[in-house]
Amino acid sequence: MQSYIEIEGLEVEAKHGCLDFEKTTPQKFVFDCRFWGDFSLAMSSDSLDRALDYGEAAKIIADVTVNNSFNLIERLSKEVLGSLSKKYPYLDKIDLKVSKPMAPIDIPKKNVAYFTSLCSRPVYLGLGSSMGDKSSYIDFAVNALAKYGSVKKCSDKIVTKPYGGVAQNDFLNAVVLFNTFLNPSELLSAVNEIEAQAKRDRSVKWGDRTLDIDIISYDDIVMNTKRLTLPHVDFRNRAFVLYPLRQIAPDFVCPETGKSIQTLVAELENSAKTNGKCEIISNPSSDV
Ligand code: PH2
Ligand code: MG
Ligand code: MG
Repeated sequence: MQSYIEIEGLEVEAKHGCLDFEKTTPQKFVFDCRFWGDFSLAMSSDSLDRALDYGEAAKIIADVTVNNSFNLIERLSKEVLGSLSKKYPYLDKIDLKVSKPMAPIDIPKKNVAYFTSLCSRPVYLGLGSSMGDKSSYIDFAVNALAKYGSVKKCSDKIVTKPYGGVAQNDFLNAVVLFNTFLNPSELLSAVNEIEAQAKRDRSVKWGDRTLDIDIISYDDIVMNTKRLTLPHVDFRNRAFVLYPLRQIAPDFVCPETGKSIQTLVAELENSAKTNGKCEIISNPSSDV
């Protein structure tokens, strides 16, 4: 459920502006801010632990504003949004209006302001484990992701045969829909950090692993760098990705090819008839 907390008319004295005197003489900056997210737990629990603490949020805005001196209110907005999104990664969107009512303009005016929004982006992540308590490693990943964004949907965990000819054990696989303010490169570092916390051994490529987190797609981004290919370079060939993806995202469209998830599954099933790749032991929605 989407709702927002609003802070209106938060006044902070600070030194932002292009003119020399603005860098030495503080003037008034006023902030209006909306924090969009799912606050249903705050509503049901009545506990501050489950809520966005607006006092704390106001202090973050004030601290960033007082402890910096920028030429532009646009840049000030960027820094404020950066700090807020780091502190509240689970939000879906932050709207910000930065006003400078005393801005040096020779003609009478009411206000000058800059409006901007920071939106979290939808990402599909593939989770896999083939060693130890596989189910707990998947749960660990889902919980650990909360530090970097908000998990919106989780597929069933499915048992799959090892794909690719290196790993020996059966896998437990799942796909999650995750919203995050991190950019693709930051997200890759975050998932690598979670894998490391799960004692992931990277010495054998495609070998058995406690926890693997792959970025299947990042919003509509198509990119290919040394570090990261989006969407995932091989996801179309992997039933252990496509089936759970179809379960949580029946309207998914591949940003690279424009193909629907239904088409991708049909294409994989047709090719599997000929080469028998990646047999699914249990499908989503069946008991695991
Ligand atoms: N991951 C691999 C290699 N092979 N096979 C299955 N069934 N599931 C996986 O997650 C998997 C795999 C490399 O990441
Ligand atoms: Mg993988
Ligand atoms: Mg991986």
